[in-house]
Amino acid sequence: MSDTTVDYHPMWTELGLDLVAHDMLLTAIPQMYADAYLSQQDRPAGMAYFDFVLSEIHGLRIKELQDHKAAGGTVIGTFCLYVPEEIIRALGGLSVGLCAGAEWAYDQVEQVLPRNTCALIKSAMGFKMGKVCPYVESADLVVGETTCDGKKKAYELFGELAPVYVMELPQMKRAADLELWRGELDRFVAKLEEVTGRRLTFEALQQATKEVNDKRRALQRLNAARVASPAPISGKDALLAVQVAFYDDVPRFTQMVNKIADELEARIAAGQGVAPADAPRVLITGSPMSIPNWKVHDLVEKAGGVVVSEELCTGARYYEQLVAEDATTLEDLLDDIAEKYLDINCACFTPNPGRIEDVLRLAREHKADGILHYALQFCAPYQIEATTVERAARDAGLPLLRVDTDYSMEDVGQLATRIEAFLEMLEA
Ligand code: BJ8
Repeated sequence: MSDTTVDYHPMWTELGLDLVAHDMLLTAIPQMYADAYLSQQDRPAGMAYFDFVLSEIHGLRIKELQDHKAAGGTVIGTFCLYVPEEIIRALGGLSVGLCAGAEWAYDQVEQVLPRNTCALIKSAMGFKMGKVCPYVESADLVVGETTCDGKKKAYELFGELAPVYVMELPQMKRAADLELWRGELDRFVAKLEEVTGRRLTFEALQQATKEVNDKRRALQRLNAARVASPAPISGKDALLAVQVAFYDDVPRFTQMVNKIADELEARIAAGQGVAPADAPRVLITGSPMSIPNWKVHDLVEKAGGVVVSEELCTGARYYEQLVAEDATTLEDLLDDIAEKYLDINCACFTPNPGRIEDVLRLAREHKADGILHYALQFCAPYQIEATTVERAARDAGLPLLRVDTDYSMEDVGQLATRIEAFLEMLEA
């Protein structure tokens, strides 16, 4: 996972990682990456950047975080889309996503969390308890949020291991909820000002908003290209771009994704794709997929389908909405940030009709032949909301396959059979 010419072990030691366990992790992930990614044909040349980023995920990027801290900056860990990265950035912080997508140290985790906790929570806890995540060890503060019950309660235990601050996210979208959420942003600003030792200014927040919007605009461009047939980029590669968006350097990432978007637009003009024009097109919706969770995309695409959009937190939910850029005061800009974030349609909200509209709209825009609803086992919000999504898809005449799974590979054979049968049905 790291440049072989640089030995990062002294840095990892300094961060307090368990070097033996960490070396094991760094052996496993490149194998998974090679199997899922490097085996693909006709990838856009620009994806070489992401190959490099993944190869340096615990190396160069962590070094950059340490250099940033040494220069007086902070690192803020997050677990959820609702934590506004613009505010972190405006206060000299680097925001890093901490959700993890692999089983780790479950033996330790299951001593404190019930076995029937979703894989995302168990994995995040496992990476911390097993001391294998240099991102969480770099964080000056970890920001949690009151979304699902599992996360909310797990933060209490996580707080015994790291400095944790929890934002209260309302679970409805009435005017009173927006007011609560807006007040919560003020409290978040105050907390970050305390941690960073800086004062939030309008100019800094305006600049950070523009930079983060530019990042989202670049992802929008990349994903707009996926409307084309044949698809110019695989779903797996598009998923990876969003996964990396949560921790990469913002201006560099924006530049690289725009370069890939240029390439995709040229591919479309030349009629060039990564899959045949008649490959079944699938929209994926559901629980988030964190690195290195590429399982379902990989199964769909190895079975001959192509994933054309994701209604996921590691997908459209992350990049579709932008913060308005016309505010002239700090208070107004914070109002705009509050509105943008409360507009995200997570299944933690009730009712949540916006998500159903998003799923159907994305399926239509990206000419999906079918929908795959992906939920992590024991993720009650998405598993329960799957029923509503399934009904809406049926009413819209779109076939839907429900996949409830976790991070283990035990069910891969069975899932492959179900996905192949689904794709055959879409082709018929
Ligand atoms: S905005 S999806 S990142 S809360 S998978 S921990 S919901 S039991 S992650 Fe999420 Fe924010 Fe919503 Fe997105 Fe709970 Fe489900 Fe686990 Fe989940």
